[in-house]
Amino acid sequence: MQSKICDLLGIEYPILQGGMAWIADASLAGAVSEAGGLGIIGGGNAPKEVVLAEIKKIKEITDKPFGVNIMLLSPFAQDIVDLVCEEQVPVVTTGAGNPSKYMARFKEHNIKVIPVIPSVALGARMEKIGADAVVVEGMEAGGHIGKLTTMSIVPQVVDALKIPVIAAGGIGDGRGMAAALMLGAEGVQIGTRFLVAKECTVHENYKARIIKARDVDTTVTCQHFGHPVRAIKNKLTNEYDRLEKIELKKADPDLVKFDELGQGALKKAVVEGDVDHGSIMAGQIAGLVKKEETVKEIIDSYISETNEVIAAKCSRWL
Ligand code: TUI
Repeated sequence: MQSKICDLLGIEYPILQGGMAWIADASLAGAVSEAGGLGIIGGGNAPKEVVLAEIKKIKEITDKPFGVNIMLLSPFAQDIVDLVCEEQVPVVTTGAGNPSKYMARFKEHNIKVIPVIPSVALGARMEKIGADAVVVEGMEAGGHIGKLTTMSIVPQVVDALKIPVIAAGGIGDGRGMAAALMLGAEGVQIGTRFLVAKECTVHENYKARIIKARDVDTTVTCQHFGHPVRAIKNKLTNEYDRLEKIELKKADPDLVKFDELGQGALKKAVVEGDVDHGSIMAGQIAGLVKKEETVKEIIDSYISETNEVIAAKCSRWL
């Protein structure tokens, strides 16, 4: 399966692994790159030394291309920009903001830049200032999300931009990947499905909650205040909902508590396995994820299923 994304990034399959904060470490990203996709280390809120250690580890695991995701809300975003330039990281993705002010620096260091965007307007701006491709993420995705669905935003961005588009959000298997390619995407970015990969070091309680999740088990917190985040429903999301309802009625001193509630919540679930009070960020396709598999099994099944469904539909319709 060749696409402009394979040519651009020097990879075998047009599958990127989402740079999930706290989760996407060298173990997961290294396995994805080794299996022919693009593994991406999630910078999240981590300081420079932590991300540097993961970059050193991934270089031990694989000689193939890999990326680092820079989460632009991080207090260390500028440090991570410096780090990827110093370490000559081949590919950078950015999330949760506009990376314009860093673009010239990335280009000076020959880094391929793929911003994650939630709208046509930001995509057009990124193309204009030299992005190599964009990841268009629909609100089916886990974690911090925009407002539009994958099905509606991907073809609009494909029409508006000349650079390749990678679809993300709700792509749980080869059927979803085939659909994304039909919408005009040149590749896909997968997050939730990789949460249950054997090489993913997320706490086993987190994996168990993903495998147990049904279609209706994710929710979006902070739709009206702060940053909207999709996660599996639990005590934490219920508490967010309760406070949000109060806030919608009146401006309240509880807003302080509202902010505190999120601090360290992702780490609590990912590292400590506290899936009641931690944030179990996951996308709407969590209900499709049924078992733990190796990264290679996951990537191979996406590719074979995509080819199968496209061939089956074509033979029926043509
Ligand atoms: O970044 C993500 N997903 C994330 S980041 C994250 S860590 C976090 N935790 C709690 C609160 C906030 C962040 C967990 N999941 N996905 C990529 C993504 N980027 N989704 C949406 C956007 C986005 C939103 C606005 C990108 C650009 C943007 O631009 C606004 C502007 O400034 O123009």
